[in-house]
Amino acid sequence: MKKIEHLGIAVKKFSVSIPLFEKLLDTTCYKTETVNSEQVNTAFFEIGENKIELLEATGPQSAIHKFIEKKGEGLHHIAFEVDNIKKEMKRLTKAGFTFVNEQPKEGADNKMICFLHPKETNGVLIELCMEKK
Ligand code: CMX
Repeated sequence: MKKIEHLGIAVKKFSVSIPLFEKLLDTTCYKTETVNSEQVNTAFFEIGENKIELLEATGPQSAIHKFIEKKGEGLHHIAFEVDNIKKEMKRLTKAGFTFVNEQPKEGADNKMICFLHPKETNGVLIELCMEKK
């Protein structure tokens, strides 16, 4: 793993949270993107080497909708950047971890992504992400 690429924060409404984070970080949201397969809208902020990703549900089946219903708004996941996602998945599978998705899938911001279940990682949802070449 190379570094923390971004922190994902589940929010109810972009109309409230994008201006809030722009004010907080003193920077402009540089990209919004909808990921239909995940039923989410995403909004990105750059902060030094890292990013903050806000996540807003677009439907009731969205993981973000379920998360907010259960826990309320807040930190949703930590994403680690990797060079080779398949290699890293193999390493972690060998080490005894189970992935939510067996194959990497398309995520926002030009990334291939996969997730480890929070039950296996001390209650924190972990994402691996790799820049698409
Ligand atoms: N962090 C910590 N705990 C979480 C969690 C999260 N992000 N999401 C769910 N949980 C917990 C729930 O609170 C619940 O705990 P309890 O059993 O103690 O109540 C448990 O996990 C099961 O939750 P659930 O609502 O029944 O959800 P599922 O098991 O159906 O799914 C998960 C959970 C993590 C497998 C699913 O949310 C998932 O696949 N997430 C990865 C995909 C995703 O999050 N996509 C949105 C972001 C996409 C992007 O960044 O582009």
